[in-house]
Amino acid sequence: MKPIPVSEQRSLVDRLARACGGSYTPEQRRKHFISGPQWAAAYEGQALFHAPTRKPVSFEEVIRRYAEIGIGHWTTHDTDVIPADALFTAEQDAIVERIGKALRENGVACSMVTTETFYHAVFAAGPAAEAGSVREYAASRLANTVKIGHQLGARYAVYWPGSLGYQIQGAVEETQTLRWYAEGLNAACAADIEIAAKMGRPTLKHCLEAKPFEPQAEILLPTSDAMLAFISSGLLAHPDMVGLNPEYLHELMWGAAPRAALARALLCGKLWHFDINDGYRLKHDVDIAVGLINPLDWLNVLVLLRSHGYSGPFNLDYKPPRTTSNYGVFAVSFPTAVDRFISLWEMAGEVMEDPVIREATDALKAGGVVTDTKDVREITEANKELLTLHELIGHRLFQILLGMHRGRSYSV
Ligand code: GLT
Ligand code: MN
Ligand code: MN
Repeated sequence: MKPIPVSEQRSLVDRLARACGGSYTPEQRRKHFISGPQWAAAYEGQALFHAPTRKPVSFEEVIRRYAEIGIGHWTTHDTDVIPADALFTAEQDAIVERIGKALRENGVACSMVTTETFYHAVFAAGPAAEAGSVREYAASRLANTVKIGHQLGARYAVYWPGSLGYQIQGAVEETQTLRWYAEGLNAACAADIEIAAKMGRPTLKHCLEAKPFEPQAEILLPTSDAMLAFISSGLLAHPDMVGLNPEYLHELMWGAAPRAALARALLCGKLWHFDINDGYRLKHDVDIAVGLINPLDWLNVLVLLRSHGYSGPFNLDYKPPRTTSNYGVFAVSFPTAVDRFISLWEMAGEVMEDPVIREATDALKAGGVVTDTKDVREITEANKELLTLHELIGHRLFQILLGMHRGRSYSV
């Protein structure tokens, strides 16, 4: 192939994207509670070892593009859209007004707001630092975000504690830091109760998000399970207002089975919001788009969520790779991520209806015929042949993932 001039590259990408065949319509995509973060679409590719590869994108453009694609909900950090120096000022009000207008004009809803308590130098020692002034500022930031959330019609607030931890062992007293962190959340819930009452709205659902490593060497609440324990520790004034926003990759990162972590959150009634993406075990937070690395695991995750009636948001918290252009972010990255998610969601429905899986599962639950329930040998023998069905179910899931249940056949 001859070198391809820049002027022809977008049309090549578009043509090959079309050649992939089919996509969901914006209307079909909008039927799902899928949200697009401001920070995901506006991510410029920068990192510790990486210079940016893309240009800045305004929230107006992100909202407009999400609307065109059919992503019906938008999420943001306070400082994704309001410069830190403009928070608490009239400029904040003007920006919130502009956001509201962009959302209305494009038919997009703001579903979630979150506070950046990890990027600015003021949070060098974390959101629950020793200095009372930092904690007071953090509490004001949380309350301010809650207010913005209500102004924009959001129903969820997310808290990723970021640098709640330490680099230098022994410099931070863990129990004290966690008490201070709880005070911040208590302040946010108290502010929410007051603002919600004034505005005649329900209070927000406050969702904690864990990440096991990064940006600190040691993290105080590294997993969703740790956060469940924290919620029921007695430190929170309104534990009923606080739940979880697990992120698929963050659970995978520490070596968990994400599906099992989600199951534990479901059992506690705390699975309220879900960050969807993909990546690798025991690596850093690569935030790859959903389904590109672990599609079979994703299929299983969605079977669990569908069969338990999960109806919260699916937040596209991934980072378009540095190799994707500004054009590619909206032409390829977001539409393909949404379509993979919906395909996996549809397949999860097929798994639940599949006659092979259904009969195998029923048979496993029925078990073998046992006359003496204290006879260990009889019980073992009675169930032995049935247990082969576990592996057969795995095979069937693989077939469904590949579309073999719908006609793809073995061929030479
Ligand atoms: C940050 C983090 C994400 C969180 C965001 C919400 S911030 O990008 O890595 O996983 O969801 O604060
Ligand atoms: Mn996340
Ligand atoms: Mn992540």
